[in-house]
Amino acid sequence: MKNVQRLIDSLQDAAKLLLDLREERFAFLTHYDADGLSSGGIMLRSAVRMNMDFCFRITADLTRQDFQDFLRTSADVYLFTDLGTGHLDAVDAGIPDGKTALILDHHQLQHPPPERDEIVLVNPELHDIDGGRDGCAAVLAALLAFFMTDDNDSYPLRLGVVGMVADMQKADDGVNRFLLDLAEKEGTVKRRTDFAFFRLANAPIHKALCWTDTPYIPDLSGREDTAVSLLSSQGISLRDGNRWRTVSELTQEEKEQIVRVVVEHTASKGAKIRSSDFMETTYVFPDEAESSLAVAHEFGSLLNACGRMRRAELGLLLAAGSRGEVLLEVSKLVEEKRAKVAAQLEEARKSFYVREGVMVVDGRRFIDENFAGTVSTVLSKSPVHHGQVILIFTDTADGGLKVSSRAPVPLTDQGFNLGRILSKVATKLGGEGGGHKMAAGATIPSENAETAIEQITQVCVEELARIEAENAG
Ligand SMILES: [Mn+2]
Repeated sequence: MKNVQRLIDSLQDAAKLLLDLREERFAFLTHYDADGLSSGGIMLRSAVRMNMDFCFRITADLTRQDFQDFLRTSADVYLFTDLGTGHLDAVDAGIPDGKTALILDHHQLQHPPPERDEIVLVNPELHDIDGGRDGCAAVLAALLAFFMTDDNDSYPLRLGVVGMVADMQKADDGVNRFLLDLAEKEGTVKRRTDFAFFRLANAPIHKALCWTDTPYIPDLSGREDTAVSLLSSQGISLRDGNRWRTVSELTQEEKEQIVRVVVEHTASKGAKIRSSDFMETTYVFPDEAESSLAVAHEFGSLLNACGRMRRAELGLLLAAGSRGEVLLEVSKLVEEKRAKVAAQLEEARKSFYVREGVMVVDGRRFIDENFAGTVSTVLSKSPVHHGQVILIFTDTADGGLKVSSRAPVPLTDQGFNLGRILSKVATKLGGEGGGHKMAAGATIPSENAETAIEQITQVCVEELARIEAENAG
């Protein structure tokens, strides 16, 4: 708890600093994923409410070049959300005396932070908190915004929960718990436990079943035909007259039937599973007028779709509180994104191989670089690949190699650290890499692509063997 208090203190200091600097010119940079858009949206909302002078940029790539370009923007204060820790050297080099860089991030440090008053880093990792599991950028930004204003705008707290759920963080203790308690006390968030497949409360029943890809169920996720036939086999009617029935209209008995048939289907695909494995805690927002934004998971998947479909600016506006036209556009994007992800997952399923507990998908040719993270997240949440390290390789627009990876928590608890592995191998091969213990990424120049695939896989296999040997001994 002491560590959490230190992190909260550093957020309070950052809030004071921003209030002191509010008359200056700001430049914001955030990441294009759901946590980046949630945290960025919170900062955008604060900037507008405080009448600040600012510009905003969103990036997908996280290359050194991106940071250098951004730091050439004319401003006095540079504010980074969900990124920056991996490029502290570029920030250090790009921030002249008299300007300020404030970084709200939860990625692992690769080097000690520069000791300069100009650079303020707020990161759970600085306080011995695993930022992969606790204190994502949206949670940090939500608390910062809350500390900064005294007008009781509880909306940012909601967005903090959206980012936390989208980044699949734990919520039982730590700074995430602190945020949830605050949000519940403010009445802006309520907790609910349900079967994962009932998350999309307002979707037609068969769509909700096949659109839920975490957990990813082979031959059901992304497969409307299977969803319809499973539901029909239980005699569950999909229609009420001319319209589709939605999840919220299901009776308790129907829900239980659906759980049973999904568990049977999953078992038939070779995964050991109990219905309780599909239970999850979701968070709902009673003040939200738009039903598709009233559940944290669903809000997060809308933001995620904006980034992946290269319309991150829509996600940023949605996160900041825009509705109407913006929401209509985003709803269209989500449909397109679901179809794309389903197709890429099908390809991944045809071509993957497993080496000593490491699942490898060489997705060059069929995985869009923007979807590599989505595909690896979905596979890591599939009961079929339970316990495996997931490595997804794809090509970048300029012909390089992109890596996205996931590792199960029991392994990271025993010292497995993907962020460190990717950073090490990528740097050696002329690229860049890093992230969290359980989720990390890298980019590597094309001439070393084959070597990188081989070496990253090999290092993961060796690490797994080392951990297993330690356990045996
Ligand atoms: Mn994040």
